[in-house]
Amino acid sequence: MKRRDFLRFAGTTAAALALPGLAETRGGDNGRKPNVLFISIDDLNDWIEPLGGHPQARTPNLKRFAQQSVNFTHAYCPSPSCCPSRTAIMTGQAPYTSGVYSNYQDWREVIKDYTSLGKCFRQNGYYSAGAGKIYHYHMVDPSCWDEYWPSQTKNMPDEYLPQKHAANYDPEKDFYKTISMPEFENMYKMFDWASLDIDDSLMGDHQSVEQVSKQLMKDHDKPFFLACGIYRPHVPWYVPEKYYDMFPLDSVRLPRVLENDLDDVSDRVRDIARRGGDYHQHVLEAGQWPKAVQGYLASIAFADAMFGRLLDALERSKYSENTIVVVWSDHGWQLGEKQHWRKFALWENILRSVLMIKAPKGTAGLPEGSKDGTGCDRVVSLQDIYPTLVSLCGLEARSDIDGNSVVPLLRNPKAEWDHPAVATYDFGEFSIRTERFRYSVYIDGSEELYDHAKDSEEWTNLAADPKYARVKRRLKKRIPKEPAELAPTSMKLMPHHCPPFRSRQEYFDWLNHGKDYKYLIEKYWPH
Ligand SMILES: [Ca+2]
Repeated sequence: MKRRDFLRFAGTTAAALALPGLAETRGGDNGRKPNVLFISIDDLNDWIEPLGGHPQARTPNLKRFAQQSVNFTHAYCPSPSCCPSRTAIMTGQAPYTSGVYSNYQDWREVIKDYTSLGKCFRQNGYYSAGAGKIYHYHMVDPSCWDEYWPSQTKNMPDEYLPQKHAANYDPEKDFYKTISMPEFENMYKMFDWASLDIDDSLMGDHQSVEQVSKQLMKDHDKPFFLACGIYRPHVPWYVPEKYYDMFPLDSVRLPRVLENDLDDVSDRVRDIARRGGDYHQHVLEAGQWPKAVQGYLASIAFADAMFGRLLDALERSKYSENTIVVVWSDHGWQLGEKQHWRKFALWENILRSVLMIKAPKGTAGLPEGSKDGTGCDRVVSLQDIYPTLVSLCGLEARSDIDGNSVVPLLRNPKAEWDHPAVATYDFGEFSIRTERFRYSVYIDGSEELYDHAKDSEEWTNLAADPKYARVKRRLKKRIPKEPAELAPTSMKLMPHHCPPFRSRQEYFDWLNHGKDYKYLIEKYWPH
């Protein structure tokens, strides 16, 4: 039996043994467990006021919440794509444990044995519900929730797509064209931005927030775990005009980019930067860079406004004093840094994520409450959310999940802490972040090393510098030794997809076939 199998077995047993204790947690208000409000903001990088990633970001509500919580300034995602990151957060299993590495896997076919975060709460006498994107799109998990909006099988409300309201829209052909960004071959069609002449209330996120706010107004006879998935600033950056007006186009400041930044990285890393077509070149040619940055800032401002409505609802409710609030983004984003757009890479601007946690006084696992209004600079991972909530709510610790409870940091944000963040990209490609360094290793054996004491944008790759050999050796030890295999699932890959390599051999085979993803899909991902 492999170690991981054993741990899972042990975890299942522990959970089963814990069941008879449930009656206690339900009885009386005296021992009532804290509620949890769990808020995800999709594809949000550090362009928020509390993280200072962009000088023009307008996020008054996140700023307000940072004053009421511990703001983790160095929180990193388990993986820089939605599916593996969200799966890791919700199942508690890191990608290298579960084998869920890619958006091109249906995680439910890969992970057979797990207790989702919501199910863990349900097993402990909680009512679990939510609205909006928490799991990756259609890959929903009804065992996680007692109820979900819009439904247990469709977790996201319909998006407002202006194309659907155009005179020439043909639903038979699902006619859809981008508005601002000219399409190029294999472009992800949501890679687009435009202001909308509509009211906030027509936006899907507004409706998700409305549903969760209604839950907060209800009388609950059990403690609750309420999740709200805010979809912006995920593309398309279609948000009401007033958010665009906050960032006049001629004043928009572009991210800092170093010319020839990619000269000191390997071919493999340059391929990652240009994944799925050279997005940066296409954006430049179309003259869309400032408009895209405006669209992202506007979408963040919109998401912040929606988040603020949720905070207001909590403050108005009778649960404001006994509800833990967690806000997280599944990963960051790049808008031209390193000539790269979107996520899908192992750099700081992509792996750095939002994480703020507020635990009120009287919380079972932290009676004095979190040290609110402080920033915590320790390196943590979103993988830590699950064990942290288990610990905060006084639930029995689980041995079948990865990550570390950050409760010691909620108590004292300067506490000693030595848990470097591990991120995985595709298969066999890892990045390790400590307070000082980022070290990444790729499927071809190439490496990157950045010193964050003097290089926060990761411009100078030190991996080849012999002075850092010892640092590299030390960081290398943190790379998972026996990562779970990457298993394909019944998901059918499309021609514009860039499937992960399941082995070095696949990678070299791809190189020898002119980096042709179609070849890769036909040979290794057939259906
Ligand atoms: Ca560089």
